[in-house]
Amino acid sequence: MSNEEIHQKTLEEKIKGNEENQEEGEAEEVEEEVEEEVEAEGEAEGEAEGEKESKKEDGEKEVKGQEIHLAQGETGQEAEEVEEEEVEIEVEEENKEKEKKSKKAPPKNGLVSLKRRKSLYEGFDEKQELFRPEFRFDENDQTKEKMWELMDTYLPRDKINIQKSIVKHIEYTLATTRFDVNAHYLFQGTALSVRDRLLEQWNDTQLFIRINNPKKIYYMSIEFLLGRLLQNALVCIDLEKCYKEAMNEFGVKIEEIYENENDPALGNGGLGRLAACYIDSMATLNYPAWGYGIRYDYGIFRQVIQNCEQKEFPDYWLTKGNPWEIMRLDTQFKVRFYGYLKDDWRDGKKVRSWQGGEEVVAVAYDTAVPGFNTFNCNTLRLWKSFPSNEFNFEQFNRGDHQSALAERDQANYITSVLYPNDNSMSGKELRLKQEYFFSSASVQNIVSEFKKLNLSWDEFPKFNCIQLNDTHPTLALVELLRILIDENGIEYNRAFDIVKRTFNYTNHTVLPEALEKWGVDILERLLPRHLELIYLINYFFMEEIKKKYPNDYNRMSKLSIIEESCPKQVRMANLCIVSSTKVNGVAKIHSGLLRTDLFKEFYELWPEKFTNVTNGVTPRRWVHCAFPELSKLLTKYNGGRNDWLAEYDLLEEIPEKIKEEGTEKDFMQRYRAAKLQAKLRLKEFVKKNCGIDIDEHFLFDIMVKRIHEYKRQFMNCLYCIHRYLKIKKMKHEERQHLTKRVTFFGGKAAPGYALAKNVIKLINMIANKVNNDGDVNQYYKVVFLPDYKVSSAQIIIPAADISQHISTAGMEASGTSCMKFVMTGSIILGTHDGANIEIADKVGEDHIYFFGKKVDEVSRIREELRNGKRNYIGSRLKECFDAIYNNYFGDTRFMHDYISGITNGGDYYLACHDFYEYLDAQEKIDRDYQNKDEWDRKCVENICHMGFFSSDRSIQDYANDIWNIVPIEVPKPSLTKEQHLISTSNLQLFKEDEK
Ligand code: NBG
Repeated sequence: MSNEEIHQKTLEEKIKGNEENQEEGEAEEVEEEVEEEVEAEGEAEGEAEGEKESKKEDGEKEVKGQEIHLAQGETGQEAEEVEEEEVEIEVEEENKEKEKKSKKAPPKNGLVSLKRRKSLYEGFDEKQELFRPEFRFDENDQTKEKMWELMDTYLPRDKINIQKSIVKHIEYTLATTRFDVNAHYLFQGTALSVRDRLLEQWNDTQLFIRINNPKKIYYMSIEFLLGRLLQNALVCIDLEKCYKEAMNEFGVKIEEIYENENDPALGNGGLGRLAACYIDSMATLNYPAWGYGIRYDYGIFRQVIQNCEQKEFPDYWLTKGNPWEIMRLDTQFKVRFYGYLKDDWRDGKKVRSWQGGEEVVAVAYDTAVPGFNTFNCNTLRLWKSFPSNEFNFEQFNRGDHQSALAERDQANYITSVLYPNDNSMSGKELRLKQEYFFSSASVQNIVSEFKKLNLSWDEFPKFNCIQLNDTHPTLALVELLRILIDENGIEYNRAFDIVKRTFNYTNHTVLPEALEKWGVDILERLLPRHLELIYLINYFFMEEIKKKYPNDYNRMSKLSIIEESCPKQVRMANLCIVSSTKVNGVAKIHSGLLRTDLFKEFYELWPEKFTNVTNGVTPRRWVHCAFPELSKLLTKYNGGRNDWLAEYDLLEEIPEKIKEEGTEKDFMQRYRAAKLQAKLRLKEFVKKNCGIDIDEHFLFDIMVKRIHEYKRQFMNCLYCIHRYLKIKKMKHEERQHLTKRVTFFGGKAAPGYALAKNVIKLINMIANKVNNDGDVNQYYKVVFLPDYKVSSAQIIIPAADISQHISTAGMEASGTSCMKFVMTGSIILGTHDGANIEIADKVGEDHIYFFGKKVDEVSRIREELRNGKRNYIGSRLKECFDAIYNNYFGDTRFMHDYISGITNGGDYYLACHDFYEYLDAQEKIDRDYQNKDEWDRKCVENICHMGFFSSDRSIQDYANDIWNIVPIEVPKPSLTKEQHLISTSNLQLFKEDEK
């Protein structure tokens, strides 16, 4: 049997196996067996083959060789550098040598490393034509034969062809002459040439999924904070190096091209960025997944600091166009608002009918989501609102043109702008419209695809799984219920069961101000039928509770979806819990609090519903793209392979290995040099954006995140004041022993959050004073980094020595930047909160600076402070407050009321109470940083032990515990046409044959 046939057979078996048992673990075992089997057979055949072969046979041999690499994954050769045939043979022999050697070495982490390869394209000559796997949708349709033929190879991947495709786009797509080409056009042309390559994989993936019809996952999120896409796409399809060289010959650095991409900022903070990391991991792990969200015209505002204050400017991110998106005019759905309800009769049955009101159209805009080292390519589908085709002609004809048009234009506003609130609810009608708009369009889309399958509705949850990223898309579940009942005549119980089995809900906060509640009045006006259905869900739910806990009205009022306030409110989280299969928090401590506090009564009712999935971040963007020097070093010490980018756990061995092999010194030297580069990048960024000179040898202490009381930037401000005053008082000699430091802040405040804006102002005033004080500025500086966003995060995070995550215990659900900081070599100064706790579990308590009260003490202490039982201010704090009261940093009267509140029992967030422990931790940091070798050693150990926080692990958890889905891997290309025709791809045909 040839390798191809073996692979084909075993893959079929694998798929069958997956169908029979949905257990992920078993599926993985099968896959490993497949790889091993191919490896063994491939070897036997490879040995039997003669040297002299025809051209065609040559090709086949190469494929076999490649199969061996795929299974083996242990060769460290740089395939992309091999050009001449002679060299190729030499390399192949070298490979065999290495293969033999690697056989003897014990497998790393069991069998895992055997499955991975350096690159998907390893073994392919970059100039070779690669045939696309051919999936026939309709065997009888011969009309497309010519088209198939013309489309049956992938675009070439060599430098000259890449250059040609870039200039082709510059001339023919962008209509620019070669004399007018500037960095912007180069970016556009480059991005379009990358997109072309993504499109092929994308189309193949979508077709492959359509034919095989696996269970699919839909990740619904009102925010996707993507950041720039070009570099990540190149990394995924393994063309970064080639494009770099192509650009060099055009006389530009690829980094300059990256800089020319607008940073799509369609999110506020952690929640939106998490969604972006998750779609990246879903593609990387070959899950058939879709992201659904909103295509805002304006992302989060651009922050400018003027006279120390935050000023907001609109972020129209589409000024330069968006080369990544594809507008799908053939994918549109109507979405209704307002209107009235009436009873109709259909097939002798009474049905509810929702009519009138306004109709708008949702049009799909798709962006390809490539995965790392896989041919799978998923979709992020963002909806944009348009006026419906129906137009008020009557009004128009009456001569009332203006109003007729104005009414029509309203529809455009729905997806205009992202609400800039993080962890707080705005309560505006337009926001509710946004929520329903994208929920409805997405559900209609999923339903219309399902209908094409001609299956029973009861099968819907077997093929579709929807994850709600917080409560913003909650109306999606009501919409599905409405479609099932009103449009498909399914009775309530059956319909609700389908809904419940389809949906899952992730909670991202315990803050009361962030828990969504919508007034019954506004819902009744905007979505009358949905409100009716919510009442119905609640009615049946309450009946159940009454039976289970007779006369327990207190419990009922807590569980009820409707809050009996004035006006009545719908509690979206309660609606989600009642209508979903699983509910999860985003870190262990947070999921614990959901069980014991926020959703206690629900947990008592349905303990099996509650679970935890700790957040994660993608190492592709946050290590490789953000910190290329570190990525290179890790790859070098991972045997020259970059497979750790998809299997981060591989790094765990490095600290031991470098000790054993005696290469620790070399490694640490390189690490130090890499870190210096990162710090120099930030230094340059600060000079350019803030006009401040900083010294790269100072300790970089960084706190970047949304400005929020619970995150306690104010506590860090107080520390800055303390440090400054302390240095001021020191004698010259004493100052010589100081650890020199820069404190960086960055982050936006919601425009309506006055206190947060005041904190930004205070930081900038402190910074001005400190940085301009010639007495102090050689030892200490304070910098506010304006307009913190994904692209600047990629510069800021890797430069840190210390990063601060200092929320009041229990209040930060997880936090994700903490993970990025540790992965790029810094130490956390943090509280016992969110993901900090789990990071400490993995890297060791001595590799993190913890301080402050733990969650179980917070309420009691708050109470004691309120009742005046503790004197919590102390002299050092008082000194800081006095400086503010005395306008030491300029006119800081805007802080007086706040300070007076927190110093008189109102220290709700324990900023004062935790201050002294915070101070001790800061002092320890200063001391420890003096021993730079030890410091760096800790950072390296930290980096290598962060595997758990890769979003790949998080997605694997979701897939196993919540979604119950298995991956579906798009077959790789082949080297000859013949092979591709019999490739593993035509699974459906094989299945047909069996019948
Ligand atoms: C945020 C939490 C963070 C968490 C992210 C992602 C909201 C509502 N919540 O702690 O505050 O890391 O979600 O889970 O934005």
